[in-house]
Amino acid sequence: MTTDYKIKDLSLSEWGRKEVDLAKFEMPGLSSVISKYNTGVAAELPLKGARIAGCLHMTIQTAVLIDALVALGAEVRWMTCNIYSTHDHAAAYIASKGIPVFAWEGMTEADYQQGLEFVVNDKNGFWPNMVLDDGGDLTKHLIENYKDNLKYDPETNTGIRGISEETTTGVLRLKEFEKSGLLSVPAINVNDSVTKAKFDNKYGCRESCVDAIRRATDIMMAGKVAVVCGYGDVGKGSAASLSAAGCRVIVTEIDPICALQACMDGYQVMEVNDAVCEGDIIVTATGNCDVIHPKHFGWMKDNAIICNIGHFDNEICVEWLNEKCERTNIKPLVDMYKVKDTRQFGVRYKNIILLAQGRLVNLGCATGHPSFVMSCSFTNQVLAQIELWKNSEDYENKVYVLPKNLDEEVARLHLRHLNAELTTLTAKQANYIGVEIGGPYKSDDYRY
Ligand code: NAD
Ligand code: RBV
Repeated sequence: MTTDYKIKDLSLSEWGRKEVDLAKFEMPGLSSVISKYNTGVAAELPLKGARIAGCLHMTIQTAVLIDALVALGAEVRWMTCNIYSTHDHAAAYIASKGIPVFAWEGMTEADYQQGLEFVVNDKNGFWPNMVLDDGGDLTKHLIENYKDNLKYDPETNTGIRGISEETTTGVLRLKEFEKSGLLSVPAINVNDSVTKAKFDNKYGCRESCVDAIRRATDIMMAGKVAVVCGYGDVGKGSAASLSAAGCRVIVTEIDPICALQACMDGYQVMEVNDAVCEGDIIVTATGNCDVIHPKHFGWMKDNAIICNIGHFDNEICVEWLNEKCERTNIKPLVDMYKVKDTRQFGVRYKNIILLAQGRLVNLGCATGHPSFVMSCSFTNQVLAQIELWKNSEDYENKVYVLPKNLDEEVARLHLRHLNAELTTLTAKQANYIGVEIGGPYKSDDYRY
């Protein structure tokens, strides 16, 4: 077995294996892709020769993804993309299979930087020829430090053939690299497959947002006022999660279309400076910085709970809380801060409760999205890796999405698990709406 890993405790691997087996049952997309492409002939495996450097939350669901990549012929080196999101038993399971992995819950920022080197270099030097990223930290690390190793050279068979990116914020960064001419590798934006953003970001957060707040605080949700900043896919799922738990939801938005959607869905839309004064629970879901600003803390209710479900920890100005306010740790990833009440005359203090230090709350305080929805996301990831590995030369150094027929295929692979039966078009009907009987059924700009 490899000793090429850094994890918390290898003895957790058996527990990890049992949970991975449970999760596999709920991840039919990944099992189907393995059955389709793994015919039992090693030479024919679609990822044979691929050396994938992965930077994505090292959870049980990700362990199933890694198993799938390996079953399809890839070699893998893995690290988590967040210092608080690792399931230590999942990391142990991966290490026990001889796969190099760098992930433990509660690592430091300095450890994280080491992880970026761990996945890029093995003992022989520069290692990957494919990248699977979540949030773009690994891509950025490669562009900033290994510019000359990136461009693929078919003659020497060196360099990176493709990057697939999991999340909204990572895609934003990829597009910036593309715009500034720094992207020297073709990339697939997995996030904007419909079966990713409209499922993981929305229905995933609908399950995991309240799960995290409950596990962290045990607070009674019903009757509380919850503020959701940002009404994109993640905000929609988070608002639905809080509303279903009995909260009265207020939304803040900068985009009039999303603000109007929130109104139509029955939520009150308020300016952020007003909303923060009303919330018992405040959740940021914008992918933007400085959404909850230092001045807001002094206006909040006593014992207000604040957390972030967006990718990076810059949505809430956590640094200010840590620098300026007395902090009491209640339990791991639940901290109480004594904040001066700037709405009162005289000096009065109140408490603010911050979850997961402002990092992804559903992965820090709970276990992230459930397996089924991650199966949709990760099936897209596997298809993107296969496409880029096999056909890299057909792509320019730009950011692409998977074609709609594959997106529809990912959905199709998940229907049977839910006992859903599709209706088949007749030839006359297909002709009438101008599609093929087997799809695609919508134009590329259909919005779902
Ligand atoms: P999105 O672009 O669909 O939505 C973000 C919304 O925030 C937009 O509607 C935008 O108008 C709004 N917004 C931007 N700045 C704002 C501000 N200052 N105040 C109020 N609203 C503002 O993006 P998304 O797919 O919903 O993703 C949001 C974040 O969540 C990203 O960082 C993404 O990477 C991350 N994400 C997290 C998870 C998770 O499991 N925690 C899952 C998927 C995505
Ligand atoms: N996410 N992964 C999990 N259980 O492994 N849960 C959420 C899990 C991903 C999700 O796809 C999102 O885009 C990304 O985390 C943000 O980092």
